[in-house]
Amino acid sequence: MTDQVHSGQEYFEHLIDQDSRVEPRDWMPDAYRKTLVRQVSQHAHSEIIGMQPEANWISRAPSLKRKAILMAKVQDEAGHGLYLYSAAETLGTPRDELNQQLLDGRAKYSSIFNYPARTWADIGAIGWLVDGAAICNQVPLCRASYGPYGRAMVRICKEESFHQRQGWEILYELSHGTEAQHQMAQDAVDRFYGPALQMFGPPDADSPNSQQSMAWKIKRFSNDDLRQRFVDMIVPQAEALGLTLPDPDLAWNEERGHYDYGELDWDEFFAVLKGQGPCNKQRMQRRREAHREGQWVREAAAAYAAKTSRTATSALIGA
Ligand code: FAQ
Repeated sequence: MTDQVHSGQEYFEHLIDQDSRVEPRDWMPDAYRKTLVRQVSQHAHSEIIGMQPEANWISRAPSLKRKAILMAKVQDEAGHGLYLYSAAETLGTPRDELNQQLLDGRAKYSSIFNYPARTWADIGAIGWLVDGAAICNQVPLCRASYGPYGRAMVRICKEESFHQRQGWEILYELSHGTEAQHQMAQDAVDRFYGPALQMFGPPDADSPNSQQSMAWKIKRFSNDDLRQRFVDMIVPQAEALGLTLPDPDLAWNEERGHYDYGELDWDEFFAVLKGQGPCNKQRMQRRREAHREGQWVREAAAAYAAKTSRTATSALIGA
């Protein structure tokens, strides 16, 4: 810190300018704190709700090996949710409160998890497209200006790469299997392609938070830039899979050095955000049930923590 940097505000700006990290005890503008709590908790909720479509297939996975892999993946998502709630808590909002916002329907989670996983191929499409989009969006977040968020993202991204590979492998096998299996893989990609592209958020012109989040170096790229990066990445991958992406406007644009792609259905996206997607009600109902069913576990954990802390205190004071 230089001599000229006096106030918290100046120090905060200095950290952002220097591409350094803001840490929990540093002064930060209220709006910076608020936007981080919003984004990080939405991200945590997405990981937790995102367990549902896949968990639904654990008992129906086609082999023991596939079942074990899927269970590990779903457990990873739970872990990601927990790191992210911990990162959000460092900003001063307790996890109980964040959880309550989700249960009350006040908090958003990613639109993609409001679509059903109808077939085993959907598990492949979720891994390849949904985890693929998540990685594309989250690798730049490893450099987010808020330390605990950026550090949580490093580990999450490593695990997401494994998730994407498992999805790719499921789709590859199906695509090169029987005609019916190939069709199942194509159908899954047809249904998940558009919603996966919408995970990056609304178009830049309709993204109220992007500009400020980029100025604060929370987000490093705009929604449309990341979406473009994802499209450029998956077109050759789809060819290698032997599957087609359901967009007649997809074409290489020599001048831009990118693939052009067709307009997405933004009316559908905003309807899903308002709770009108195919599975919004079901996802929230299941989350509320799971919360109720977990009540005794939370009570037991709290009682155990109180008991061990009493024992530790007695040992300290020699009682
Ligand atoms: N769904 O101004 P912007 C995963 C909301 S990956 C729902 O552009 P921002 C891994 C947005 O919150 C999925 N809501 O907002 C996994 C804002 O709401 P407001 C989670 C969306 O924040 C894989 C409003 O619209 N990943 O879970 C969506 O600058 C497989 C205006 O939008 C993350 O959360 C959407 N798709 O940019 C798990 C990544 N898009 O202001 C299980 C971190 C936008 O009313 C299985 N988050 N909204 O509160 C981000 O990078 C950003 O928050 C964006 C949105 C890019 C999602």
